[in-house]
Amino acid sequence: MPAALAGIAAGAATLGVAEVLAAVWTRWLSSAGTSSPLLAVGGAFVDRTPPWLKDWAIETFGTADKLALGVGMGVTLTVACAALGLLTLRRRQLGAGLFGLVGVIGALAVLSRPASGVLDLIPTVVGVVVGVRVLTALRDRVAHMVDAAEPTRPPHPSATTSGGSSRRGVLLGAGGVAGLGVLGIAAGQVLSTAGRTVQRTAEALGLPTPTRTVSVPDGAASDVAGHSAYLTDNETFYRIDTALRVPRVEAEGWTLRVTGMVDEEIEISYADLLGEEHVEALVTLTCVSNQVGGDLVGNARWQGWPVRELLERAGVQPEADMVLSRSVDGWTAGTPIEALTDDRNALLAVAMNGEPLPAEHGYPVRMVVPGLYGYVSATKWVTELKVTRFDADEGYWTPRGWSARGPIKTASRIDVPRSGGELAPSGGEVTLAGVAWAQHRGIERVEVQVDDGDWQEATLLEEPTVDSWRLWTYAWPDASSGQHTARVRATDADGQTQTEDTAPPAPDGATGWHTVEFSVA
Ligand SMILES: Nc1nc2c(c(=O)[nH]1)N[C@H]1C(S)=C(S)[C@@H](COP(=O)(O)O)O[C@H]1N2
Ligand SMILES: [Mo]
Repeated sequence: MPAALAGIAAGAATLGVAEVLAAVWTRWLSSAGTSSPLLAVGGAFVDRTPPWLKDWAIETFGTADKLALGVGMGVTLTVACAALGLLTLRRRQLGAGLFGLVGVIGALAVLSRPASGVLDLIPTVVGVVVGVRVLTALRDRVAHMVDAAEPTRPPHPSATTSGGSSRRGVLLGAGGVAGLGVLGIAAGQVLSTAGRTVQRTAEALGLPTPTRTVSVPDGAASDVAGHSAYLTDNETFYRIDTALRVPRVEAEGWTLRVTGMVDEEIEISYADLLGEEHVEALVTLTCVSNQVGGDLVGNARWQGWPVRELLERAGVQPEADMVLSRSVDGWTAGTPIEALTDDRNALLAVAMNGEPLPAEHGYPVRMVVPGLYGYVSATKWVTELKVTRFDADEGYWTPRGWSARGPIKTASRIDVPRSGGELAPSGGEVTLAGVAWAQHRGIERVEVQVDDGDWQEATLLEEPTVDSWRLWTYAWPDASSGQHTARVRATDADGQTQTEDTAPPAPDGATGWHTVEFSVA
């Protein structure tokens, strides 16, 4: 027990020192790399996530996936440090050596992160040196410990000669170091993020008035309780990305480079971008990891400059068929060039629902492309567009088991009733409600089946654009009290009806009909 605690104290001391130093590096030395060993190891882990694990994590934890990763890392590290502490008590050199080896793995993770340099190693190295010293010092005290709890037993001879400490004293010491270490870890996180909002208001940024604005017609929104709002609030909009810490990018320093198969490589600043003619568009984003009936989908009003105008300026060479967009943190998406150059509203977006992009959603600039899953199009914190070919480059998720191309599959969801929910009939009738999407094609029909009855057509609300989802309601006329099952399926404007065959999200999006069990009072 004291030996295990010594190991934990050494681990906490290592990370406490490293995380505080890393905060100094990020914040005051403005290192662009990842100097925090925790972020680096977490990031390296995310980069190696196989599709089945990503699916499982998102299915189980949803958008709390990052929190789950943090808790998982904490538990793993605590157990590993305790084991190393116990080992060190028996084999002093071996234990300390293995502890150092774990440190080396952390250092390698730091070096493997985009933009990390040798200087980013310093916090981890200093932390590990401190940790090894804590480990060996505490280990020696544990070895020479006098069991103060049993005063009747004569002390071990070596304990008296080498100034042995009491069990209580050793436990307190190790516990104190562990506590300080944890404080250091927490302080590191707070120091590197607190008060570091880079965002400013639309007025301060001087966002231009779009030359083409859009508004949501009354007939597109619903007043059924529990039904999705036509526009999703920025605060509740789903967030999916690989960034363990939200990148803080200043609008002033931001630039976007167009490189690769172009007549002329160009670079624009944020001020250049604001100087162009902006348009607004309603676009529903969807994550390929969304399960049937899931909530990794949201609809917003985006403002920005059409990507095709920037590409036109650079002059895309005819052999190019893909644009690899890259984020500040190295993440990439491979988008078919026609989706960026045809007449759809593929935007370099600066605003979301009338506000500058929230940091979590890509401030200062992100891509928004109607009709494609986010992983192949919606690059947040975008800094480079490399014009290239699918046979020469691949986006982040492609070598990780996801399809290179990701058109959004037609989908529909029942919002009301929730699974397991209860509906109260009014005049013998209950109302079911939901959403359906087939971005850039449009929704032609939604049908609902209650129990094993015939498929019935739902009422479609207005569809201001084919790039967004469409709300629907269905009034079930002769609702009988008791348990029921409802299913939904949508047909897109090409006449394709959703398949009943179920498929998991990987490699190119889930399929199947959303089904809910509910009761009528
Ligand atoms: N830089 C960056 N951009 C990214 C991602 C990412 O991991 N990093 N994830 C993409 C994925 S998988 C999706 S579904 C959308 C989600 O956008 P949102 O978080 O604004 O909803 O962002 C895309 N853009
Ligand atoms: Mo996604």
